[in-house]
Amino acid sequence: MNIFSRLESIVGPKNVSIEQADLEKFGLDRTNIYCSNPRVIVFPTSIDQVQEVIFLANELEIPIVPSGGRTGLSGGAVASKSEIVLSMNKMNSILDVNLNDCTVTVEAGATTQEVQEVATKNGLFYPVNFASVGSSQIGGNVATNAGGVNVIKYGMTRDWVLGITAVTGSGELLELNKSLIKNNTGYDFRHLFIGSEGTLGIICKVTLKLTEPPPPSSVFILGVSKFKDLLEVLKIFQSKLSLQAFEFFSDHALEKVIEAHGYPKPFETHASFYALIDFDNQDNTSQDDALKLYSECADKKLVLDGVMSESIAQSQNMWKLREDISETLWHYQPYKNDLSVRISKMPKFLDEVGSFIKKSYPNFEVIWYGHIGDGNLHLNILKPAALNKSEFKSLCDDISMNLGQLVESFDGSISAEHGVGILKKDYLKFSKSSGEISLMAEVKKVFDPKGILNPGKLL
Ligand code: 2HG
Ligand code: ZN
Repeated sequence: MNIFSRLESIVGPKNVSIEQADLEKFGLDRTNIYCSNPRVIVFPTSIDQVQEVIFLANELEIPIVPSGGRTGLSGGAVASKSEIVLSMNKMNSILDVNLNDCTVTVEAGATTQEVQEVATKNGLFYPVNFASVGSSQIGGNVATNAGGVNVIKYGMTRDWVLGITAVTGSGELLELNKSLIKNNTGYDFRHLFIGSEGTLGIICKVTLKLTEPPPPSSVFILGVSKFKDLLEVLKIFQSKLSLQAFEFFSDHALEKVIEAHGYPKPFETHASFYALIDFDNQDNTSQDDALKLYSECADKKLVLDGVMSESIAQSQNMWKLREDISETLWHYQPYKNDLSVRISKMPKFLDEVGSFIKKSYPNFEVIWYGHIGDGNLHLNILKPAALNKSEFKSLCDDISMNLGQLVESFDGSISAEHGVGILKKDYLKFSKSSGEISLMAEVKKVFDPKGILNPGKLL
């Protein structure tokens, strides 16, 4: 029996595909630089079936690429080497909402947005949020420890995972942490699986903590002439207000979004960088404080201009100027970097990266934006029309090597929230010692002795 028939006998004929359209679609994530070439796509509908598929892959020694919403930006879900893609699309049920424990338990294929919605419907809140929540799946969020725009207040996905049910690369079923809050019984493999990028096991089921919905918020956008002023502004706003987000973008980022969508400018004054501050505004009591803080910033010559939202609709429109950047930039076939350093080191780091690129690659257009509150800088380099895709990628790989060295000298990370996948693999050595990387490889062998799961990713 060939692999197709063997898979069919596990999951049923409707849940295996070798249709060309599926082979093209399911071998790719959001990175547009790799080729899709999986052998077959399988859509299990139960944990037992996941286990059976893993046993089969071990027997035939055929690699599996775990696949969620494929919104990743590092190639972690790319299948280009005749692998089996194991899609969680058909394991997407919301299994339980427990109002006493304030938890939701879902199959890994539920989207982030579905989790947010079920929380809201039950008077609760799931706070991990980013532009692609409509497509990204919880299993993928956990596997990549997804971040987003509210990390400054709520942390990353890791902070919300209470329990994981996963099948390891050797087919063993693990119930990690049993959704307990307190559980001091040695190694917590749950945390090993979070951020493991599909290299240790297939995450099948997740229990997430929920919280109280946040109070209504207001949004301030203000402009500064120097990046370092944003840090002073952050300190000043943080001193009096409870911040849900403190994001930034450059004038170039703003120009591109406005050009693509026709949104109005936040204000006429030109600024080199803009901060978007989202702050709790319970009973409309914080806007006066925000205005006072803004005046304090203006007195200190930190800000050039600013505007505060007066309605929910205005807040939403202001958010579009930040949240639409990533999507807008796809048009320019950008090379993405997702770097982090300690917040206090950000200005020097950004200056050094900026000067390096300007000096070595004067024709490259660089767009900065990201999450100031988390020390996370997104650097998108836009492809000049004169270069073809592969010439551009190879130059950008050289840049990443240089940036990696800079990141290392700043004790930073080559991937703050997008994960390592294939795109960042060569630069992992700048964030982790060779000892750590060897231990990671040893850990992988324990969970996946035959190297069936997502080989070539992360490590
Ligand atoms: C964001 O913060 C996302 O908008 C995407 O993490 C960043 O596309 C990017 O580089
Ligand atoms: Zn981001």
